[in-house]
Amino acid sequence: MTERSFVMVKPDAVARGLTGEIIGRIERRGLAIVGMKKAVMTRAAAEEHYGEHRDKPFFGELVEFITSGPVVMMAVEGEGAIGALRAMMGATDPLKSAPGTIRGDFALEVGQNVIHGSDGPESAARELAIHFTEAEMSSAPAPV
Ligand code: IDP
Ligand code: MG
Repeated sequence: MTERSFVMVKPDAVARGLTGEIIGRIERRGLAIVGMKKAVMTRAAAEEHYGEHRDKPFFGELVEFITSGPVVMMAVEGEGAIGALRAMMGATDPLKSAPGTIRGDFALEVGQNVIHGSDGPESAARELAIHFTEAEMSSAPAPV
């Protein structure tokens, strides 16, 4: 089934110059980037995006980190895209991520784990709606 996921190159990876490497892996897998932008996330968007973690002890640190510098946000489409991307990302804790995964190759700390990807169809729809308009994910020509 064709799916769409929300993927984000986190501030640590953008600062380390890993954006191209990560986008390249997504493209070479055969997935399509149907929307993309680089921006510093607003605090409001970050708190909404990570709303499920609001009561966790690391929530404040997580919001501080994700708004600390530019991120590259993508809408990524393809057959089984959500699961394919989660598998490519590796486990949340990079020390438990297999080599060959993005986190397993480029990260060591859970708080700076390089990439975000939606964990299911409902979170994908929710996260895409926070960060993109429908027009930003469309290949149709802009209205004149
Ligand atoms: P995921 O990014 O693999 O979906 P989640 O459990 O949804 O993992 O957690 C969201 C993000 O919160 C993680 O990617 C990680 O950066 C951060 N995080 C998770 N657990 C911890 C923790 O124990 N300490 C600090 N940051 C954490
Ligand atoms: Mg998650």
